[in-house]
Amino acid sequence: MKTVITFGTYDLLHIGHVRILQRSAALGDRLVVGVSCSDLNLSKKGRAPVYTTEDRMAIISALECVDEVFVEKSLEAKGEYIQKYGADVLVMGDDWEGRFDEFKSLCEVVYLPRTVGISTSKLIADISDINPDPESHS
Ligand code: C2G
Repeated sequence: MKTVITFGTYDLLHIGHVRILQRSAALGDRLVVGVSCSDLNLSKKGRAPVYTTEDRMAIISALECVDEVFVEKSLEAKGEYIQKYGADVLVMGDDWEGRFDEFKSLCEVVYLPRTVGISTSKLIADISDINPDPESHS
């Protein structure tokens, strides 16, 4: 049984998120996903996610390729999570290339290419362009 672990916020789930989770799952037999809690995202990206931690976890755990989810409370705790969930492979998008190489002593570390042209920030900007007046719900 080869366990793969990956991490992310997965706010406003989009095709880039789904693709990296499917590609991660294909590297092993079991995919465990650490979903960054809203406070972590606030400190990481300077903005709170649109969806709550609970809703993001429910959405990720509903995906066919995902076997287990947990709350990622700290970026620095990856080593503990790798050991707790018995991960053989840590997968991250290549926007994190090199950042988690220290965990190569615990498991294989793989950086997969991001899907080009989509991101949660771009979605938020695009939606704001469609409806620049947040008071208007028509
Ligand atoms: N991703 C992707 N293609 C995109 C956008 C995102 O492949 N167009 C990948 C990212 O590289 C990441 C995952 O989807 O591996 C989740 O992305 P985010 O929700 O932006 O999360 P991130 O900030 O990368 O969180 O502990 C590390 C962090 O929690 C990772």
